[in-house]
Amino acid sequence: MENPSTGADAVVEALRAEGVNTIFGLVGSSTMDLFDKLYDADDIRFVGARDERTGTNMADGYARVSGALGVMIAGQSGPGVTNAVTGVAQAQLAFSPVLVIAGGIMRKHVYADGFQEIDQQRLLEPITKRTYTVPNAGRLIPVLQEAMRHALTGRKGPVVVNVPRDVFAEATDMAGLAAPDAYRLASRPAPDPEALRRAARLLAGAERPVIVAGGGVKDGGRWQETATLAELLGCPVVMSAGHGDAIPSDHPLTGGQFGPRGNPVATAAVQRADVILVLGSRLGFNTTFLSSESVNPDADLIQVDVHTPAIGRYFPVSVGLVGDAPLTAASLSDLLAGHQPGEPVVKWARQFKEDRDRFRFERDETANDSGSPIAPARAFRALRRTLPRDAVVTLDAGTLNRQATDALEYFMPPGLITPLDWGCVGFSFGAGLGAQVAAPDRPVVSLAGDGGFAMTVAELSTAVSEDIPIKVVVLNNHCWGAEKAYQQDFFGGRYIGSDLDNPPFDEVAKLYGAAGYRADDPDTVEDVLRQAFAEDRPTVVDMQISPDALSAFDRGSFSHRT
Ligand SMILES: Cc1ncc(C[n+]2csc(CCOP(=O)(O)OP(=O)(O)O)c2C)c(N)n1
Repeated sequence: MENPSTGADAVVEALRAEGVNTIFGLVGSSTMDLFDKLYDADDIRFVGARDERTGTNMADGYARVSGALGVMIAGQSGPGVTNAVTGVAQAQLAFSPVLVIAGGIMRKHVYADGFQEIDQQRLLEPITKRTYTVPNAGRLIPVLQEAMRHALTGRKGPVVVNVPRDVFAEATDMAGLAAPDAYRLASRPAPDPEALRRAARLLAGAERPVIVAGGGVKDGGRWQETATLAELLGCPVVMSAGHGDAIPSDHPLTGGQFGPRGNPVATAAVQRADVILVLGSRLGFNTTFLSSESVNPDADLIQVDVHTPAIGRYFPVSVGLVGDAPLTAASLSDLLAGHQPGEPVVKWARQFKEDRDRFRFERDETANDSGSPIAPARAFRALRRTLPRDAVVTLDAGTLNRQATDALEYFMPPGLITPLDWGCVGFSFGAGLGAQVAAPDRPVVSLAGDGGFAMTVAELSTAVSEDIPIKVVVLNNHCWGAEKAYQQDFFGGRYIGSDLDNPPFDEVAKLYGAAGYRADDPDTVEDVLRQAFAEDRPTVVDMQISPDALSAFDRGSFSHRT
């Protein structure tokens, strides 16, 4: 008689049915039965990470670029799972659909405080959309389907499925195995028609309309619907924090990020608008600091989101629309067909474009600073001039990466992946590796500070052994710059724990078998970047950035000291 199917077979088949062809992870004995099945699964690529945190960041970056589920196996119960916690929390605050399959201890040892036991169910519940513990092999397929539905439906997010190690080995049939259409809705939610008509009337009567595009516009790279609506209304489009790529930067009506993490022109547009259409954004902390200084309190706010509780949560709305952002934009365009922007709107948009063009011109002018080490503005201009148009850029937390978010330009959505509201140092490299696996034909450029890159440098092994031709640009100011800035500005320069001594990252890269470049001359930095971006293998550029250009970002965090 043939061997019966086991829980491990059920996991592989459930993932296969969902269309999963890539899994990130790190082996551990708790999940070895599953790994042994993956050994035979030629249609599924396994990418082994050097740490479960970076592995989860990889699954996150993969999900955000592909629009599909990112899968991570935290192979070992206990420490393997606690290591993944930071990556799971990151995915939660980025609404990224990541499925973590977490190894668990044997069922008969539960609550015995044995080897590597921790209550993984309770540990992960607060930082996931939902956490599950599978009781027996017969429940694996239904629970995985439930988890994948949850991750991918409505506002997306991470789910964890804990599987006790003996459940993988238990015999089961494949009852319930089905294609995704059978367990989750393929279509997107459309808004209420009456509310839509009210929104269209407000937009048609506006004198200073503006569209705010958020992550909901970026999802699936479906930006055209928003651009078409902006063209019909003749109004500016600005972006929420971390989503500056939602509409290509060279679209004539776009103006980059608004708010405290944005630029003054985009910010002024939202401060002065009389009607603000928010498409797929919570207007959360990162974007607005939750302050009415960022969003004109006298404007009519129309907010569109797939997640009902997000509407009107931070700023009062005139009209709330529950629905998919691009679909809603298209419906508004249908309702407004034939609309011609009036004279006030034409003037408003003309002024916006003039201000934006002047801002961009001056931004390039200030980058003429030829000091060495390289001034941040000069580094960003060099990146603007050399980044390929189809690049995906991943960013880290830290002062330089935060400044880079709005200083770079993005032409092919999704083209920017950031830590968003989790602000996690060490995110960029792992996310970039996942993004590169998801988009092998696009150049992926991962920026990081020297602190953030040093946290995750071991993943150079993954890049080399998995042949992932990522380009890393380390903006190296030899310190934990964002924190040193606070010590500089609020603690009288009493620096503690904020300086960093790292080996040259270009040399480190070569030791790992990657290519390495050093850029320390402002006059040749663009040439170095062009050479690096032309490499077809993993490459690290160690760019020497002036340590004197520190700027404290969230001054409000130290309002108690001013
Ligand atoms: C995991 C994690 N640890 C610590 C912090 C606090 N933190 C925020 S920014 C920062 C400094 C980052 O330094 P670096 O990566 O070198 O970038 P820079 O600020 O110098 O541009 C630190 C330590 C954090 N956000 N995340």
